[in-house]
Amino acid sequence: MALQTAALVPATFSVPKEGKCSASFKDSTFFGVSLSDNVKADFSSSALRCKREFNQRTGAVRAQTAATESPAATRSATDGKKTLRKGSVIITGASSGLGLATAKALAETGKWHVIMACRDFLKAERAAKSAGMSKENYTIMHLDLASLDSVRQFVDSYKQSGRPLDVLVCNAAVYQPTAKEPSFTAEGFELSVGTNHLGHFLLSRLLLEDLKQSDYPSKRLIIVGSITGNTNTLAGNVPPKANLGDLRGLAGGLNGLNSSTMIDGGEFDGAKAYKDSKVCNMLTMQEFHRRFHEETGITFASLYPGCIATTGLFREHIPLFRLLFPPFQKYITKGFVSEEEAGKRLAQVVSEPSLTKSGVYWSWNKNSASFENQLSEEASDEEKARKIWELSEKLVGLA
Ligand code: NDP
Ligand code: PMR
Repeated sequence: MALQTAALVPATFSVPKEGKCSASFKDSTFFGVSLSDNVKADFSSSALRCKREFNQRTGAVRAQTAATESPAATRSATDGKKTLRKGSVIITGASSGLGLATAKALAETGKWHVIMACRDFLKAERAAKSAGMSKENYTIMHLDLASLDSVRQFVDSYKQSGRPLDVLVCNAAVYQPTAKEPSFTAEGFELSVGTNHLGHFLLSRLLLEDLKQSDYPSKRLIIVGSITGNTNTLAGNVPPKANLGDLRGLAGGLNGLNSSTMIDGGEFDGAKAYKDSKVCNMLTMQEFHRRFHEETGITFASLYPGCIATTGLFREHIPLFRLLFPPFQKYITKGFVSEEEAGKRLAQVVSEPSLTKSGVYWSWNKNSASFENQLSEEASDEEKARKIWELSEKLVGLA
């Protein structure tokens, strides 16, 4: 039976005819769409994927067994049993939402030391405490991704700490759906792409060598993506749609002076800038995979953790949206996941031996089983990924 969004749409929302996606969500208009097709599109090949995943899983478990011979595992002098040292994982934006839930899930296992890379130290400390994380399982370090100096300082401090780096999770993000005017990072890049993409791009590039040096059985670089950047889904077709165009705005530095603030060179649109930044995140992960997986053995991955409709990501949206979005996702799209569940999903991508395949964009089906998802045409465009890599290198001062 097709579920209609109209069922939950309040009188103040206009509901254009089915299939027409012309409404602007800057104005917080919802539109009526039959969701049955989307559910099919998202999960139709899940049985096939499950089978493929099982095959990979068995292979990956074998690889993991062999890899425990690595120096990260030491034999106990008393009982001769092998123990793996604690893994070190950096999570950006771990002061709330998905980042915090992932930090908690990993810390609770006792197998991970979580470096919470956050722009607000006190907020992070309070968040860790209220999540019940015990002190020996985490360290908070200052990182403001909207400043490339801060990124460089963070990397220097991390290197000086002498800690190994086994997994890096690029999770932090800003979303400005109601902004009428653009805002900018310290270096003058439009804030969403500057923070979500360029800040993480520099961070990952500067820490790649440390990941490469890790003797942990499985080292990983994870960049959080999203369904809304993928136009092969219903969610990705809600206007404004992600579209990087010919990258002319990115080439011009996204500063609004001698170039547009938008990657495609268009008018500023905060919601689109966020979705564009997520496409950059997913393309960057794949470009890392092509350039470095074979040489370094690092697993590069991205994911869509589900719709975590209660997080701080929507803090700048209008109050009515924040009120209706969770029930809309829970009861209409059924795409809702709790922060706790989403945290467990990302924690799997960090640590599960079955998820070592590189270059993959993970998603979860309604039974919460992971599968390799398809990216949209643009989010898997190799040529665009290479160009974004090269332009981003210039913008962050690496080339
Ligand atoms: P939250 O707003 O709860 O978390 C975002 C985190 O990023 C916060 O900790 C925030 O810090 C941090 N952050 C923002 N700007 C900076 C900065 N300049 N420097 C350092 N940290 C910064 O949102 P979510 O947990 O929902 O988002 C986490 C990730 O999940 C994002 O990548 C998002 O795109 C992705 N995602 C979310 C979905 C959802 O439905 N919520 C769906 C799909 C993907 P502070 O606490 O100080 O504000
Ligand atoms: Mg979307 C299965 C359908 C589905 C899913 C999984 C999402 C996820 N959304 C779906 C459908 C719809 N959404 C439909 C039919 C509408 C029109 C009523 C709709 C609207 C909508 C808005 C206005 N959705 C949104 C917004 C936001 O402002 C969120 C956004 O785009 O943030 C960038 C959002 C989201 N919907 C999602 C997810 C996961 C989001 C959060 C976005 C993200 O982090 O990428």
